[in-house]
Amino acid sequence: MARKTFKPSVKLTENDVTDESVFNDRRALLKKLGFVGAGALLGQSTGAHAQLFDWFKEKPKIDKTLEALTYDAATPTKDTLTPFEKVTSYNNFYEFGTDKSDPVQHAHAMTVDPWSLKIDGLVENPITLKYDDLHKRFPLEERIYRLRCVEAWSMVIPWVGFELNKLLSLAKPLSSAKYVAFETLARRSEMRGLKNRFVGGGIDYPYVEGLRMDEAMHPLTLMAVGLYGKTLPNQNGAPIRLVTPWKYGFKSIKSLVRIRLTDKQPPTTWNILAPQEYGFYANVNPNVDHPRWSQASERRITSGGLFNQERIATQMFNGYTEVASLYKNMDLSRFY
Ligand SMILES: Nc1nc2c(c(=O)[nH]1)N[C@H]1C(S)=C(S)[C@@H](COP(=O)(O)O)O[C@H]1N2
Ligand SMILES: [Mo]
Repeated sequence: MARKTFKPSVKLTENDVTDESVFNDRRALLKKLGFVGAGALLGQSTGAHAQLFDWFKEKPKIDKTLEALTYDAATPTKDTLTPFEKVTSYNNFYEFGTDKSDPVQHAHAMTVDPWSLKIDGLVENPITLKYDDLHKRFPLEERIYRLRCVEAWSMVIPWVGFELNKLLSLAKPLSSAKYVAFETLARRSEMRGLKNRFVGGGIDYPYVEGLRMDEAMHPLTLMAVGLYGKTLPNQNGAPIRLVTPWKYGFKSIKSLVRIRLTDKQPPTTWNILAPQEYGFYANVNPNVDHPRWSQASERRITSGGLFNQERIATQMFNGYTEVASLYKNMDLSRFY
């Protein structure tokens, strides 16, 4: 594999640095779960150095022709946008491998057209959206959101999409529906992480996520079909993914094939893997540390190399305080 023979072709300059939050990423969990030895056998790097090399090893490769979308543009925010090149080359999409550069290198193998997204379960009107419906069924709008990963880095991304509540309203949830369960495509032939348990980080696929009904209906909750004005690159979850900006990034599940309304709290991938580290709610909360690192601050990924990136204070609900009322009677250190 590439990493075994990888020799930095650039001189180690400002990139030759990592920080504690990156060091303490989920690779440490994989190690705990016993995946490191096998990963090493497969030629996968582990630990901080993988992160360091990931950063500049690959230039983003967009294999798919991205289509321009028609949408209502957002008014600019005070946050500096993370450049397209970084949004599309530093990703978590474990179906294609656990390194940040794996999705950009491998996600082109996934075919997204034709596509089928089913909305069913406790609804009056089950719906199936085909590829063209994703971009045409609902008026599209741009939303500039901060994305805060549980690994303590963040980006600012101009998504294009529509509110999930519009789709759910069309499906007409029954009054018995209390939760919404989401499921990612699991196509073994196109996803190297599904063919090999070590490549896929030990996750039992499909990747699944869930929201409470009121969270799903909140106007901030977006179904994204594009970013930077064009259809989603595969590595960002083409052709349609969830974005919940007040929650840690792992809730924003990619490449959706099914949305099921249910009366029970659905199982969620990271909670299954490590329940003491990742909860169902996963609201961004600077006061509740991850068991292995602090969540008080984050590394904002902007245009610079690692030296130029700002370390900023993490905000409650990632700054989206309008969701606070959804949790007013809950102990958020217990329901993390
Ligand atoms: N299906 C699937 N969805 C996923 C993931 C994944 O591994 N598989 N990773 C999550 C994590 S941890 C993060 S931080 C975001 C990253 O989204 P981005 O790569 O578009 O920035 O996607 C989330 N959605
Ligand atoms: Mo994440």
